[in-house]
Amino acid sequence: MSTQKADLIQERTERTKWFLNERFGMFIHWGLYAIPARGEWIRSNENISVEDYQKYFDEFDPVDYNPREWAKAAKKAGMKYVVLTAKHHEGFCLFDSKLTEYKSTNTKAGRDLVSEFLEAFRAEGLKVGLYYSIIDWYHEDYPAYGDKFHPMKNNENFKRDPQNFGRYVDYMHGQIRELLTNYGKLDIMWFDFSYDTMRGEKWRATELMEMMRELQPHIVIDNRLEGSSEGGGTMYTNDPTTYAGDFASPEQIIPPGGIVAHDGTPLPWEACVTLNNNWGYAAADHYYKKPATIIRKLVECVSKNGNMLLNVGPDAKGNIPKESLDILSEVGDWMSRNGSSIYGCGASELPKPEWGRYTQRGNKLYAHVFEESIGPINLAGLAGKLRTARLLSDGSELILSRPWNTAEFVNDAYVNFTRQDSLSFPLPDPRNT
Ligand code: JFZ
Repeated sequence: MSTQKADLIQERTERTKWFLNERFGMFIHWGLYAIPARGEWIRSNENISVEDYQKYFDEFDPVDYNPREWAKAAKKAGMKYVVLTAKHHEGFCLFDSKLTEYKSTNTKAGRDLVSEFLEAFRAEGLKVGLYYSIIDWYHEDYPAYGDKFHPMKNNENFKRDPQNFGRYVDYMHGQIRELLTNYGKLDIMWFDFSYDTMRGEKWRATELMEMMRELQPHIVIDNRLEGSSEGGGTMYTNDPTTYAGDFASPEQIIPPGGIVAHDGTPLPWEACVTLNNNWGYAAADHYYKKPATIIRKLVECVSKNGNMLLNVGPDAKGNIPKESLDILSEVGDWMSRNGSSIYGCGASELPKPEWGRYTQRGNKLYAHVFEESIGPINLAGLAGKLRTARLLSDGSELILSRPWNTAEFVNDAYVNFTRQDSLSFPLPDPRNT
């Protein structure tokens, strides 16, 4: 490996250290699309023109917007960082950009929603990030006719001179400069997303990354200037270009073996996940996941060295749906008792057990029992290696045993435990054995 490659990977490892320790964050999708309440892709899905979409801009008035409430909910859920859509594909800016009139300060809201958001979450001690859509369905220099995602993809009146695309890219770079200059320290930048030929240098990604690293060298950046949810790109060949990004961003999926480069080295990754079936507020979508499902999926991410970014979609008034808040609060109850099996933890060196998953931090092994069992739980290969077993939530002792002394199972320990819960085991320090 060339030293330059090794340096890039080393820098990425340094930058993502905090990120991979914190493991659990909140994603917030919010924009004008909260008004029609059929998800954030409504303009494209229903081929709505800019003129017809204008009514939502005129109407936008989030009277209940109080990001301190959002921040409290995130903190109580055990989340350690947050990412808000400063601009989604619709092009509407939640911040006071000097480069557009299509922004929250020009609506009835009359406020820079991003700056209030950042202040509120920082006050709760969370790390803060912004999502910025490199796709833009509002800007007149963004290709419309023929672009497979654009609301006007079928409208010949929206044929545009490809020469003008450079003006859009200037605009996009200008807005990133504003965000990284006027809003204090940002911890994460979450770009979304590249597709077909719209990737990498099409966005002048090297130049953009160089500017960002100059303005905020520590900022952790996703991989979507080059890719999208499917991953791919130079991150995977362990041959990071300047714009490869710091982490992979699988969407609505937890990869079976975590995410590793083609040569097998682990890559930083974060699964983004919705609570129901939409990112943006969708009034009719009540298909929410169970809190236990969210907890198990978070454990699964950590057991594969990944993070989870769990989404909420506030409504047009600025309220996170009650169904979402209820789930977050149950997840938070679990996190307050079992968070030590998540924060700073990662994959165990042990294989996945039959009854659930392991996470591990140093020599501390956490057993997440997902299945009800009829008797002691088998801890394959751990006979003689465990001194104590504890229930993580209250610290109570559990009895370790070796009920079968047959040759076949002689290396297995057992713990007397039949509920579904998380246990902790201090493993012998391998340095002492
Ligand atoms: C993107 C956004 O489109 C979506 O609205 C949300 O913000 C999510 C987190 O990210 O989702 C994608 C990304 C890639 C594709 C489709 C949706 N794709 O490649 O077709």
